[in-house]
Amino acid sequence: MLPQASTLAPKVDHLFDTLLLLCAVVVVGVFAVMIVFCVKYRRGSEAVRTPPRQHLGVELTWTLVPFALFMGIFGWSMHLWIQLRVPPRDAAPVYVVAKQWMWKVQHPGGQREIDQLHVPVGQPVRLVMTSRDVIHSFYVPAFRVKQDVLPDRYTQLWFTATQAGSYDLFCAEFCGTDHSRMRGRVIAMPPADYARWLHAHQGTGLAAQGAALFRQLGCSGCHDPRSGVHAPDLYGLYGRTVPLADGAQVLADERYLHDSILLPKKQIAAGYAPIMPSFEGRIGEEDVLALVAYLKTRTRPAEDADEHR
Ligand code: HEC
Ligand SMILES: [Cu+2]
Repeated sequence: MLPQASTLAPKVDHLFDTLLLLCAVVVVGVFAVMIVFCVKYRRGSEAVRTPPRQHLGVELTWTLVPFALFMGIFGWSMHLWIQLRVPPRDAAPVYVVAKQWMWKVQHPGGQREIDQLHVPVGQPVRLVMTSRDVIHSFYVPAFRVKQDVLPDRYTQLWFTATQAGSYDLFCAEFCGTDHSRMRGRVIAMPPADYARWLHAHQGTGLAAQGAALFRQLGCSGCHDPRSGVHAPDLYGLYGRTVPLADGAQVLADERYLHDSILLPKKQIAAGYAPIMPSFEGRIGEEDVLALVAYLKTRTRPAEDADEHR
């Protein structure tokens, strides 16, 4: 049996075991009746063969009982699904870029790793993932979590590890010749060890890399009130609701920031001309991640958030 190494694992197993049990009961029931009838109504037996009259009670029972069971399973799965999909607010972000055939991981402090992911035990971790080429899928069986990783899009996945240890990480989407070798380890460590690990692997912070790119790529040439260009000031953008030129509203999450950089024509902020150049093909996903990390750090104190924009 696989270890249950995340808070979600026992819940997923519970549902799965219940389904398995239910199926087993149905299989046994169906086969038992089948065998009894085979014997009872075998050729030449004396059994009465006139069909029974319709019986409302029986009809209702075999309709309503499975209905209640199905709806129960639906409600239960939906509840679990929502838990799987919605990361807790305090989940720490870690960025993952998949490519043929490796997993590149970047922590907000700039720590980088390949085919390895170090996480603390007992603290929720939220992976923000994208791919440089084809569709991959991030799968950690011991945590019972799996999520597709797509090019040009961010998908996320979260978990809280409950047991220290080293667990298999697989790519669960056939992604080319070496798909089967696209595997790694997730290493769950007690928080103190994790803090030590982070410290020992410190690099230039992701946000600091993003800040440098923000200048190098000329973003600051427009996105600065002093530049004279009519472009949004990006302070406090992350997490806010942004009105768009077409009247819609969108939450400025990681995906929005990502798309604003690579595909600026897709969603135009209300009140601005679509003059921002696309950076698609000019910068890689890792650079976009650094820019996004930088933009996320540009927050203002809550009190003057309202007067902005
Ligand atoms: C030529 C000037 C120009 C440059 C260079 C530029 N931008 Fe923009 N940017 C704009 C304008 C104008 C908008 C608003 C219209 C729109 O949404 O496309 C915008 C919108 C955005 C938004 C969405 C803002 C919001 O309030 O919804 C983000 C995020 C962004 N830019 C980031 C960047 C980054 C990062 C770079 C550098 C890689 C960059 N921009 C380079 C002009 C520019
Ligand atoms: Cu893959």
